[in-house]
Amino acid sequence: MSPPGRPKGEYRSAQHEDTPVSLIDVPATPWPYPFAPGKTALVIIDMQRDFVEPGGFGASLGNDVTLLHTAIQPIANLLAAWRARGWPIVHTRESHRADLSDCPPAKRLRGEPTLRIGEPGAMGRLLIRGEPGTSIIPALTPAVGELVIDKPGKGMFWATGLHEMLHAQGVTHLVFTGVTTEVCVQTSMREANDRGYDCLIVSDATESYFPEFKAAALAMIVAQGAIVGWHTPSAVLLEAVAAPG
Ligand code: TIU
Repeated sequence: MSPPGRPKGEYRSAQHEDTPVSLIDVPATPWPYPFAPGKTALVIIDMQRDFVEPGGFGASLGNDVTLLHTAIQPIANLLAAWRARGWPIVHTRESHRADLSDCPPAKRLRGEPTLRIGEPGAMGRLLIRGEPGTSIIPALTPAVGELVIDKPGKGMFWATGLHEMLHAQGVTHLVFTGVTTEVCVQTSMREANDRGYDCLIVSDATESYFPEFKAAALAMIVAQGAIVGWHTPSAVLLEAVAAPG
């Protein structure tokens, strides 16, 4: 399937009109994704111990955290490719201030978790900045120069200043990875879409505690003519961007 009337070949950001780049067509669903080399940030959502390891926030909600582990190697492969090119990278962590002043009671009190946000668990206080549980897992540790965004919400733009940081770097396109697909990844991708970024989610570099929710999220993102964005597997993306560019 191809999009009606999409301009091909060159991209001019409204924010950086004097710096056109040649686009790479990445095979994707529902049609090729217009990848902008150097202007496309890799976004790694919440690959922190609290979601991926036992004893954290994800487990406190009753989830099997091992379901997320298949996304780790594909994300590591993408991270290596971005680092080799010097392209922009963003890591996020869902986290709150120690005094919980940025955690609405509606978020902390909802449901019946075994532990609530801010309570002490096996990796320190749940979702509190600086505690062991909020650190990114060792396989994906951020490097110097990469953005690390602490976000109090599910979405990565709420109360973070990230849009301004991306603008300052000339970023116009975002490639999404991380956990969980239908919660923090999808929320962040929708926020990004509304802010004018062209967004791709990498289907094997994101995971959910609920496989059926992951499948539904990917389907609704690309429906209605890529209403939120595109999806493709990491191997396809890596092969497409490996060409000199
Ligand atoms: N990072 C993220 O997705 N936060 C969540 O709370 N996800 C759940 O699936 N619970």
